[in-house]
Amino acid sequence: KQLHQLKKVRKELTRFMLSYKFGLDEINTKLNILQEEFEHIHDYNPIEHLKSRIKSPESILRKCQRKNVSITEASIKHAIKDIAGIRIVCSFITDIYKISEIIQGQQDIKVMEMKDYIKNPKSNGYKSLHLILAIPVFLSDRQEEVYIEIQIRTVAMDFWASLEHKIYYKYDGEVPAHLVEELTNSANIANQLDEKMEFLHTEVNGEKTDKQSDSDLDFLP
Ligand code: 0O2
Repeated sequence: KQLHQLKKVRKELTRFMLSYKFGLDEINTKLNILQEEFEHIHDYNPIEHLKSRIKSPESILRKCQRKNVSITEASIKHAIKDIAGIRIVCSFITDIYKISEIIQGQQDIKVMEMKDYIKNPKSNGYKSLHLILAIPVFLSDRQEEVYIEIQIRTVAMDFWASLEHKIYYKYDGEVPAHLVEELTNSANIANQLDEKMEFLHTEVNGEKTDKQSDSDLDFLP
């Protein structure tokens, strides 16, 4: 009887996790299409790279404990909206908003939540644009809606967040004050770099457009 129960739980868990994998596959396909379109049709691709991941069942349970969520399928689904996540890394801040608008414009995607930690950074300096999307997944016998968290950030924001994440876990959340201060300072430096790069990009892009329009004119009779 116990074995039967165990098999049932395992099957339910597999079914639960699979629907997130399928949702992630759908969004990844959409993003790959965008990337290819940008590469071939436009001469500039705003997506530097992307990475997707599914939270492990252990990590989902830890987050449930941390947030006091009861362990039922419905409450986990409702409370933990980053079981499936995609991180999109862009070169420039303006690209972040460009990508976000394109995603939000797709008809089968519902935007449930948007957290703009770029306009309103966290006190430690964390910056990123978070979108919680709901996407339909079509299965053999039913249709399900799953949540996907998208984090969109620049290379500099990503560099900062990766190190901060490592330090946070190393100290189990109790990061010494001097490191917190150093991290906040580095977040400011990363932000300055983003602003400088954006400035250069706009300068160069403006020049390029001018040159292009000049050469376009050469083809006119
Ligand atoms: P992991 O290990 O990266 O998956 P909420 O549901 O709004 O109450 P939640 O889910 O924490 O709270 O939402 P939020 O603030 O949007 O954060 C979600 C994810 O963003 C985190 O997932 C991190 O990946 C990232 N994040 C948020 N704040 C920080 C930060 O200060 N530093 C870094 N490095 N990353 C951050 P997890 O599950 O916390 O962690």
